[in-house]
Amino acid sequence: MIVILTGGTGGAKLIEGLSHEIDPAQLTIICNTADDFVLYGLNISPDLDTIMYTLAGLSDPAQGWGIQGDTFTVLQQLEKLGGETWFRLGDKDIATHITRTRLLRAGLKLSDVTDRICDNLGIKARILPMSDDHIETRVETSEGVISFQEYFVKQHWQPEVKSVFYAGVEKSRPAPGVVEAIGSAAGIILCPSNPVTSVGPILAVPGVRNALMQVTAPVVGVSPMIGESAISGPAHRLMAAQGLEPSALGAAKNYADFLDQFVIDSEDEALTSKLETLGIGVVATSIRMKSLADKQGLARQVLALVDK
Ligand code: FO1
Repeated sequence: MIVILTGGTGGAKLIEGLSHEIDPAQLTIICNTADDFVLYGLNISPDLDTIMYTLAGLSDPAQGWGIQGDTFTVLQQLEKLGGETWFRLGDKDIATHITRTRLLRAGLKLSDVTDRICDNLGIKARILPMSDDHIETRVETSEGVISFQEYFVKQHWQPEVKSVFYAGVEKSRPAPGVVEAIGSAAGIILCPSNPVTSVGPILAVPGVRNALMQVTAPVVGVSPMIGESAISGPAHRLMAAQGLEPSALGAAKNYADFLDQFVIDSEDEALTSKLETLGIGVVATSIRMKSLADKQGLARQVLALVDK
């Protein structure tokens, strides 16, 4: 069994590639839930949904989130009624949030709800939320503290960021199966997800980082950075705000206590010796994933490293 740590869009691309290269039933995916929030009374788990839609063959490849071909009738009517529409919830996507909200209110844990939705969507991989507890990424900006979705979607990551923290994480516990999956994995893959807002919250759940440090199975990461910029999104800004060098090296330093191999872009090949000084093996290749062939190609290279 291969364990994958991921956020939403960046990780989904590699996971799509992996799901074409090995039987998805071999994959256990531990997913960030600190981006989760409530809108219109609905529990929304953007990263879980992005990964679920990807593995169910429903995802919108152009946007990287949501369901392909979805319509926005509910959102349009909400706008007429004076509602906020900065977070673009599609009609079919809303069905997921209604289902999640209904089951959570009936007393199920997020991990059970996720299992149930995955079953109903015919997903063979196992998808685990990092925790069943409420953890929320908060972004301290020059204008005050806001949620990650407000920073990312509503304000288009424009405010200056002073710091990022994960409210509730200290008292949280890993969801059932998370630590066990890490401990029994044949290999572990860290997706090219935002080190601060996607992988960071997973590692901050008490017990997770420790579990990763103890494994003997290979731990292989893919850089989310090329040069000084994130492949997509604001990772470079958030890393700088957290005192991390915004580069593949900065990302790797953050994982150095458990990472065995790091896949970086060929453009960053010059970082190889510095990465090796951290005790991390390096593979430099093209890590941009535009086509399915790119995703499968990178997945094959990562699987080869995990197999060693
Ligand atoms: N991202 C956007 O940039 N704009 C949106 O309107 C938006 C809506 C949305 C709806 C459902 C969903 O599951 C995800 C959605 N995302 C949207 C993506 C998402 O918020 C971010 O990509 C992740 O939180 C970052 O990992």
